[in-house]
Amino acid sequence: MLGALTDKMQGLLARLSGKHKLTEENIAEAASEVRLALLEADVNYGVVKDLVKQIKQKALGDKVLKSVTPGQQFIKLVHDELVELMGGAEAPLDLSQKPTIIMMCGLQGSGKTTQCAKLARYFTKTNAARKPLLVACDLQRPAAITQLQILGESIKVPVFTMEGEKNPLKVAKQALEYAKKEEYDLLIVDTAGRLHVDEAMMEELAQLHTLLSPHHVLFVANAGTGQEAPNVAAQFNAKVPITGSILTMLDGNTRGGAAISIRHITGKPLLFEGIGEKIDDIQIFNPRSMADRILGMGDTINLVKKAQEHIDEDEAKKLEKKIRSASFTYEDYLSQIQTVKKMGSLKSLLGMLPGMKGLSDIDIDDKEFFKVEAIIQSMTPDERSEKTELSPSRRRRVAQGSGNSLEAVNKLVKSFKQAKQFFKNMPNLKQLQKMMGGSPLWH
Ligand SMILES: Nc1nc2c(ncn2[C@@H]2O[C@H](COP(=O)(O)OP(=O)(O)OP(=O)(O)O)[C@@H](O)[C@H]2O)c(=O)[nH]1
Ligand SMILES: [Mg+2]
Repeated sequence: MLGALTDKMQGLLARLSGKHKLTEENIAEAASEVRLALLEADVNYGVVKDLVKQIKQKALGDKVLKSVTPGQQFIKLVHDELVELMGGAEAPLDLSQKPTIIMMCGLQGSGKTTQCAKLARYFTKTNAARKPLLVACDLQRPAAITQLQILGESIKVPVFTMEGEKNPLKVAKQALEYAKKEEYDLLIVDTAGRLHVDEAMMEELAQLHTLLSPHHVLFVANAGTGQEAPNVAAQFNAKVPITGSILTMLDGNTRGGAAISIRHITGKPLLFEGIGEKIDDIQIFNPRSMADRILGMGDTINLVKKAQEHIDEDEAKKLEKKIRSASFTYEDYLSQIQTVKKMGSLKSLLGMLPGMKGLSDIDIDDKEFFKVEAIIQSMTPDERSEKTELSPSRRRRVAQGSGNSLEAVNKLVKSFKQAKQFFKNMPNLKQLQKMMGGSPLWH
């Protein structure tokens, strides 16, 4: 994600780290590199100009702190300014109204319909909504209603539609009445994709807005759209006052500049980000995490969130004890693999660690992981809990049962034993943090 921009920023950081002092000269040089990197990533020209001016002023005014090098200090400045530019902090959506009405809008193919379902799922998962209703107000594209119905079905959220109706205003009106009667607490209204220059379509959106009086109007934007994105956002905002934006396709090879400009141009918060095609591929937009990612510092914020969501704290504590006392078994290993699988692909998880960005170019696939899973699943309960030693004949059976070679099983047994020894002697998280000199500078 954000490939080229992150590379440029990393290059700058590497060059600055050799410098011992921030001088007017190297600040100007570094600032102009930041400027170029942002422009190349399609950040809006005006936004870049303001940002670089701020960074320069602050850098010149700063006294060099003793504990950090000038390079780090400059990067921290860039980081802080990016965070500010993207809104400073997470902006939670207020769903206290019953029903809360959310209306989506945006260009064709920006991801509106998919995000409708992702949001419904996200809010029910987090208990912010108990009874959501999706409303199919895209009557332009023939397959749009079916698309929403299929998505709704997959998350067990009902979809309000009106067979044969061509006017989205009528559907919206009926949906409102139905939702009140049936006591839905959240309405997410999908709308047709439209061009900001299409007067008639924009007028229809404005009418829909008047009729629905939504609490939230969310502008859905493909993060990969270039210089034009903030302009489009501004034009939608002028027609229906948007209350926030969702950036999608952030998983792709996007230049991501639009992300940085949209908040600045609309003055409305970035609320969520779509990070894949699957229904769970959505997360709250966190400006700090985005700045981390832009500057190649990994994405520890979302990694920790993912871990908290999927890992039971008590289980984790028990596991740590087991690891330390080397009583960690294949059974535990299997459950770890299954937890990690729920969190995402290995590649995406590793990519979230600071300094691991380069790994995205390496071909890691999850096959090895699945292989280990299959091997352990072919063991008997006693073998998994290591009550029974895996004799050569047992290993052959496990290999056959899991569709793997004997070598693969031998390799797993060997590396499992080594890992147990390794983890037993490994410092714990607190000790590690101490060794790394405390928490990172910019958090
Ligand atoms: N990679 C990726 N794909 C996404 C994401 N969000 C949506 N998509 C995909 O993008 C395509 C378009 O998404 P839709 O939700 O249909 O977009 P839309 O804005 O409703 O499109 P129209 O209704 O035609 O205007 C679909 O194939 C989605 O699966 C995302 O965050 N990442
Ligand atoms: Mg759609």
